[in-house]
This record gives sequence, C-alpha cells and structure tokens, in this order.
Amino acid sequence: MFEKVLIANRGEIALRIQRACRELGIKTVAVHSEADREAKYVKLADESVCIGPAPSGQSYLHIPAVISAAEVTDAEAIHPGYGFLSENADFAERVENSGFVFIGPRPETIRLMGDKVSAKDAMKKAGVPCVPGSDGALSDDPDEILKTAKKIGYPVIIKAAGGGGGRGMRVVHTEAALLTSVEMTTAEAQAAFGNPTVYMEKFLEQPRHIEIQVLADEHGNAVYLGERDCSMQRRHQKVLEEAPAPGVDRKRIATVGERCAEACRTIGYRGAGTFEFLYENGEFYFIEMNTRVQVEHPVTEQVTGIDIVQAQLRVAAGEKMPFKQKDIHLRGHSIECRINAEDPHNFVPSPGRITGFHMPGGPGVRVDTHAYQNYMVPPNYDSMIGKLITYGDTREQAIARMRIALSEMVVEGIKTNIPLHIELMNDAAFHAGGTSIHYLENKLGIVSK
Ligand code: MV4
Repeated sequence: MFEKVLIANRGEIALRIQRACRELGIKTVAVHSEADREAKYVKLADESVCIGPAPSGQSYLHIPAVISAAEVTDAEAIHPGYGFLSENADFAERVENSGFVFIGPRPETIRLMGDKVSAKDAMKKAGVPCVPGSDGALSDDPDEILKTAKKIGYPVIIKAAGGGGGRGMRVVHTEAALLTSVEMTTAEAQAAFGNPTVYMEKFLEQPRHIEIQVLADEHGNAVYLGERDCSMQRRHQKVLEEAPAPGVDRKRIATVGERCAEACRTIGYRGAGTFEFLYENGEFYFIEMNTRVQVEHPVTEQVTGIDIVQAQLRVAAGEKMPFKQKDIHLRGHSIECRINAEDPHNFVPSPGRITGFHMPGGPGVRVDTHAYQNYMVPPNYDSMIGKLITYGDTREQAIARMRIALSEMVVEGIKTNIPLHIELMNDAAFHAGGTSIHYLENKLGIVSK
C-alpha cells in the first residue's frame, strides 16, 4: 500500500478521501487554494501545500502546481476526486510520466471515454446496450444524415463527441430542422470542445437516469455494485440520488450489470467507474461512462457495505479485489440529498459564513461534509457544502429517516436547499418512486428543453 497520497481536490470529497487514506494507514497531503487555507480538512491532513490563488484555473486545475506539490512532499500517488482534473487524460498521463500513480483508470481509458463516440463504440462492441443511433460520428453528407435520422425515427438528438454531462446537445423533431441543427451543433462543438464531431441518437422523451457502479483491478477482475437512480435533477445538476432504483426488475439489472463488468474486463478498465444509462419502458440504454468516483457514491456504499474510495486506493496500489460478484449483495435502501449553499427558490449560490451549524445523527444517518460552525463557504467553487445520506431496511424507512434528519439539520448564516429537500420528502410522486429526469424541473415550473 502507498505510504503517502496527495489529494488533488477540495471540500467534502477531499475529507472523504482523507478518511479512507487514514483507515488504510496512508499519510495524506492536502493541496488547497488561498480561499481554502483555513478549511478544517486542510489542517487535518498530515501535510498541506498552497497551490495558488482562489480561481480554480490557477489552483485546483493548474497541473504543474499539483505535480510540484506531489514532488516536494514526496507523495507516491494522486487521488483526483471528482470534477477538476479527475477526467483529464493529459493530467493522468503527466502524473504517471512524473513517476506518480494516478488513482483512476489508465490515461488511454480516460481518453477513450472522454470521446463519447469512441466510448459508445467500445461499449456497443463489448455488449452493453446503447441508444439506437448513428453508430459512430455523423457523416458530413446531407443525404446520409437525413437517411440516418429517417432510419432512427424522429425525434432525434444531436450530441457532440467532446460533450457530455448535458453540454453540446440539440433535439430535432422534424426533418425540416435536421440539417441546420446538425450544422449549429457542429459549430458549437468546435467552439466549445475544439472537436466538431457530432453523433445522432433516438431522443428518449421521458427516461430515468440510472447508472451502474463498477470496480475493476489490474488483474482482470471486475464487478458491478448495483445501480443508482439519479433522475431527480435540475439543469444537469443532480439533487437527490438513491440506491437501488425503485421498481426496476432485478434480473434486468443483473444482466446489464454483468455486461458492464464484462466490458471493463474487455477494455482493461482499472478502478471505480460508472456506466450512465437512460432507462425507459423497462430497457437500459448506455449514454456515457464516468471514469472517476462520483458525488453520489455513498448510496452504493450504504447498500453494498463496500468502501469505494478504499477500493480505489487498493486497486491503484496493484492489489487484487478482495471480493467477487457472488460476494456482493445489495441490502436495504439509501438516499442522498445534496446540500447546497444556494437559494432554494431561485438556485442562486449563497456563499458566506455559516453562523449556526448542527448535523443530524441516529441510526442510518451519514453526513459527508467539510463544513462546520463558522466555516466560510467561498464564492469561487461549486455550491455543494455536503451530503446527507440515510439508510433503511426499506425505501420507506430511508425516506422517514431523511425527513427526520433534514428537520434536525441546522445551517444558518447562508441559504441552503434544505427546504427543497423537505418538500421532496413530502412529494407524492417521489414517494411512489420512478420519476423521470424531467420531473423536478416540471415541479419547479421550468419548461424543460
Ligand atoms: C439523452 C436524452 C434523451 N435521449 N439522449 C443529458 C446529459 C447527457 N449525459 C445526456 N443527456 C441526455 N441524453 C437521448 N438519446 C436526455 C438527456 C438528458 C438528461 C440525461 C440524464 C440526466 C438528465 C438529463 C436532463 C436532460 C436531458
């Protein structure tokens, strides 16, 4: 196992990774910007290095600063967390070329999955069910484009190969609108990602967003850790996630999960990863793969009993996974509410000093946060200040515990989205389970795109 790991991230995930390292006897190096100097998790780390001013472009995204910090502290490996440099193949490559271990997949894998056309192509070849579409990049011949759309059937969606996570897409409802839409998406893709490649898919109107967590080692072992339902979202920001996904046939999950694990073996995947699917009318359709640990990993930890961050550290150190698929059993239900420093009505960020802070507890309650009484939420980063995760034998019990935990939670001095979560815990459609990706935006009165 590593002796010392550098954590190239901030906030709750920096603390989460630090705790996993500590449990494995690994020393930690925190890197931080000037805005995060006083953060408690920075003080808790064995060592810390200031890597630049508050703007993330000059600190958390500044590759030479992160690598220099690893050099001066003599760290052996770098954990990128989520966001920032976590899915940057060039960063992973430079980490490795500087003699450090990148805690994640090989740079080639990150690159393969970063290009959504090559990702989908690889997954289709590996037997993962995909959304019907153009099978590769869209031709630049107008007749071919029209023919492809006719074969798929309208509505279709045009997506940028360099996009993902909701960036660079356009829905097309009629043949008359197709060619200009393709042209516009191509131009935007070139401008935004430096890659004009676009592809076409059947547009699914009311899907759910369900993802499958995988874990793979360097010795050809790969498992899936069940699924998460992440359909409750607003403008591509997840608000609440749960595991398992309510009302989905377990046999279908097992089949698709096994395909994901098999795909990992085929491409030589290493580490934790997530297969994102759209789910509609009982069928799964692969859209993208995430090659990092995700914000919502705790709900999977709660229902599997597996510490995903520890597993990342172990497989990065070359260990064999200590479990096989037959050892993995889902038990109970878990829900995560993302707690954001924002106005619950208009979602405008609300940074500032937390003047009152009390966290809930009791059976089946987990709080992952770096915040505390008097903590100053900086205005420079994502507004998420923590996650409230509950567990129960049943979904009803997890919801009941969430409702109680939310009522106990006190965050004063800034606005938070706690009132929104309280409202969701009393929402009839949420109670029924299985709402689509458009449910929350419609409930909030936003006309979805
Ligand atoms: C889609 C889709 C419907 N049909 N693809 C948005 C984010 C990116 N990861 C893929 N996205 C979508 N792709 C087809 N063929 C609808 C979305 C989508 C969405 C997906 C997941 C979570 C939230 C979403 C919100 C709007 C649109």
